[in-house]
Amino acid sequence: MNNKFRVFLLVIVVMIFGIIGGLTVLKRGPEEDRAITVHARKYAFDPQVIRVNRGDTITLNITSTDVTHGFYLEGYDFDAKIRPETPGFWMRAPSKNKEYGEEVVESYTFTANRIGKFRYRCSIGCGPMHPFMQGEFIVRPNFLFPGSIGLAFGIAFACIIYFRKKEE
Ligand SMILES: [Cu+2]
Repeated sequence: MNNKFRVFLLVIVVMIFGIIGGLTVLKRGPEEDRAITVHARKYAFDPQVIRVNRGDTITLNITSTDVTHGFYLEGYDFDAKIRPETPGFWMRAPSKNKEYGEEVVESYTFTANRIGKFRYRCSIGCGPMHPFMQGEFIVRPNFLFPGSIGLAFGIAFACIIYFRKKEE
């Protein structure tokens, strides 16, 4: 077996495993309904990190335990104003409205259709540490993981072939 052919074979093997991994993209996990309650207080959100999967339906409840806070979720065009004495919150779509709606809503339901890491932060000045009041909303892609596993297997497999042939 000459060198060129060997390299060609290696590339094919890596590609095959990559494709196998990639195909698992099509087999997505079940989409879940998730009810998430976020508690806002000076100067943190609880939870600080929210992890969901793409396609999940998220029902967000937000409360404040001390003063008026905001909950601005980047990437999802959502902002809420939460008051400690009011159950529920006022909301707005930042791209469309400057002001919060007049209606107090109990919760906000949306689909996590954008993959990535999105920051949520307090959008209403609440004290000196206000700018640090933030958290992360992580929407997992589901498929990156099996995809990279496939690729890793492919590379490992290719290495084995490569070094075995070299010994001949
Ligand atoms: Cu704040």
